[in-house]
Formats: sequence, structure tokens, C-alpha cells
Amino acid sequence: MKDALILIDIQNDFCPGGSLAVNEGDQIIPIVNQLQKQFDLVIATQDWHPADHISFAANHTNKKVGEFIDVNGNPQILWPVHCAQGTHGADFVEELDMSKVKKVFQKGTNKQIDSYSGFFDNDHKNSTGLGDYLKLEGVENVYIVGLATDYCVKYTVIDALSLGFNTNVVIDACRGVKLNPNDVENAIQDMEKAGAKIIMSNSL
Ligand code: VGL
Ligand code: ZN
Repeated sequence: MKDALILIDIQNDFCPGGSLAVNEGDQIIPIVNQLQKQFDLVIATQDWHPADHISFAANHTNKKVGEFIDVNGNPQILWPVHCAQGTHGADFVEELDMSKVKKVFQKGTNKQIDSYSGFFDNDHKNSTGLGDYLKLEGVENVYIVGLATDYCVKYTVIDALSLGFNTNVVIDACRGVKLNPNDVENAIQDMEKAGAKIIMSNSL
């Protein structure tokens, strides 16, 4: 039963001071660094958008952050410019130990579609290769940590379950964007309903 720890989007723009800062996002870093010592396989995802990405409000006239646009019949919320390729905001947080990370999977690289999940674009048409990689490595159990609970963590967890991985969310090593006050609680419910186990780092 091989395990993998997957670090979701622990990047400067999602931490205090960043353009899409998640409250307390930086507080997960010591937990994540400690947790890595208990895993033989550690993988990271990186939100990695071209400057002209469709999810940036700045790329639409008369649209503000938080408003929605229609992308091929699906609603797309508009974000501040974040994790633009090659910028400091897109870099992994300096304090994050990357020495054990075997492979990084970048997502959101197609300007025409957003990608919250570390596995697939939001329309599920293109994969990042993460699923095939984990299967080739013989991974059966995944442990997910990172940012943000109510977006990229949640959608990565749901796709991991759909691909057949036994999926655990280390919830004290995650933080949410919380556009609405209950978003984290709702995300936890959605993940549990899909079959995920919600655990604390000290139970590992
Ligand atoms: C994320 C919003 C936009 C995330 C990425 O990593 O949760 N959220 N892009
Ligand atoms: Zn993004």
C-alpha cells in the first residue's frame, strides 16, 4: 500500500502578502515540512498561469474580481492576477522544504480554461499527468495538504477519489480562501461525501 503526500499550490501569491492571499496560508508550512519526513514520495502542484489567463479579472473589460463569466457554458469566477508564470508570486514559498519533492505538476497553463484540480483542467478534457504518474509509481493512498481548501484542495481530492485513490485530507495543513464564510465547512462536507477521509497531522 504505497502512500504519496501531495502539496497543493503552496505558493507566495496564496500566502499573506500575496495577490490571492489565503488567511493563515503560511501557517501550514511548518506542519507540511514536518509531515514530509513521514513520506517516501512527495509531489507538489503549482498554479502556473499565462499572463493572459481567462481567470484574471484584469483580462476582461468591465469585470471585477469575484464576478463570474461564462466559459463554454460553465461559470468561471474571476480572480486577481495570481501565480503568473515566472513571477515571484508563482514561486513556492521559500520556507517550504522542496528537497524531498520528486516531481512538480503545473496546472492552469492553458489560458482558455482554469484548473483547480491538480489532475485535470476544470472541463476534464486535459490532464496534468499526475494521475498516471501516481499509478505508475504504484501509489494507492494519497494525503493532500495545501492551499486552498475550498478550491484547489477540494477539486484535487474529488478527482483523486474518482481515479480510485484512497484519499486523505490533512486538514490542519490546509487553509481556505473563504470568499463566503462557510466555504471551508462546505468544502469539507463535499470532500467527505465524495469519500475522502479528513484527518489531523498528529494522527499520522
Ligand atoms: C486556487 C483560485 C485560483 C487554489 C488557484 O490554488 O486554490 N484558487 N487559482
Ligand atoms: Zn489559479
